[in-house]
Amino acid sequence: MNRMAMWLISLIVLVPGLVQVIPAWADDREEVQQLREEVQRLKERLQQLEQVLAKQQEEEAKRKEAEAKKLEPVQAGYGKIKFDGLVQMWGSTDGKKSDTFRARRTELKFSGQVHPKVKWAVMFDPAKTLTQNKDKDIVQSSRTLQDAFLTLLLGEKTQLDVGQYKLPTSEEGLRSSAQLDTVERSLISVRGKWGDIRDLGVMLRGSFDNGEYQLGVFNGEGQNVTDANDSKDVAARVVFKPSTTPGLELGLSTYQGKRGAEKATNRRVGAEARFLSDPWVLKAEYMTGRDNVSSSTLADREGWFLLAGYSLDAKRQIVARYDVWDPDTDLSGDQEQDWLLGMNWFLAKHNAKFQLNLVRKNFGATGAAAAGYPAGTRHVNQLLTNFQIAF
Ligand SMILES: [Ca+2]
Repeated sequence: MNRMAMWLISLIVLVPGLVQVIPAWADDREEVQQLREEVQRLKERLQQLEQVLAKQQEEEAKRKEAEAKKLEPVQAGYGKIKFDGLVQMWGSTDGKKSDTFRARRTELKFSGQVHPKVKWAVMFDPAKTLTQNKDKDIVQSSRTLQDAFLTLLLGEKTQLDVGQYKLPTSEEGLRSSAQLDTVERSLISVRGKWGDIRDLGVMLRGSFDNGEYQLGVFNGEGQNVTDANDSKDVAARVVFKPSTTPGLELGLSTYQGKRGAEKATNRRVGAEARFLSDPWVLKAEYMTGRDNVSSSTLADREGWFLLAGYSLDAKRQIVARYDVWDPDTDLSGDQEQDWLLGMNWFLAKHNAKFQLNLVRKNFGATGAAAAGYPAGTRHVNQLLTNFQIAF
């Protein structure tokens, strides 16, 4: 009976408790489920906020970048402006003149456009050496201002250049100094001053289906000076690029002028040919002319060169040139004939290159003095190097 009584007592004590505990246990499960759902909602909300924050940070970075761009160091006062440059550092040794390092060029060019039909360009070279003539007057062409011109775009293929720029003779002369095959230009330009020469004037230029042309009138006194007479010099050049032979260019040029108050004669006619077919480059130019070499003496003069280039690969090119200048075809012994063998190493095409030229200069019996060598010199072996950057 005692056992029975104990069971009864246990039941009386426990059953009310169980009756209370079971519903409470069910309540807890529901609450946990609710809490889980709440946590899930908060997680989603947090993800949304993180996305919003990331987007805001991205927009802030973009805004800062745009602001930084607004503060770019070069700002155009009006229209578009472009800045280009060329730095050439030379080294030369030839056993006759002093061996020297030389800042050959530091060309700084600004160009731009202020109207769909109007462009401009100014280029100066602070590396130029200011020189004096025999009367101790400044030689104006030695001043640093090189190009200074406005361009009026007359049509898609036609434009008018007004100002100071290179005369349209000799492709090698017109070619940018950054893109020469050799360290120095040929004798037509260096001795004859018939190429790479600037003057003030007005020039029409343009292109047609298989070529291009230039036709201009100029003061005829060289760069940075006003005219010394009423006569205007005329220059014209035309280049054909036959569609039947890609890479072939054939050109003719002429220049007729009167220089100075005494109206000294300056006449030239030139022919040029090029064949560019990778890995070969073949070039030839011939110019003949008549200049007043003194107030009373006219001289017929001529110069020509043949150049061959061969690219070993994208970084290395071999060049060879035979180059002749005869300052007076009626005189014998005054000519110069140069052989050149060279190598070009391109680090970044013409934007960073190193050139090395070996030049053998041969003078006639009386030819050396006019080239700046001691009279009677017959041969000069020259080593020329150029390290340049262009941007
Ligand atoms: Ca003139």
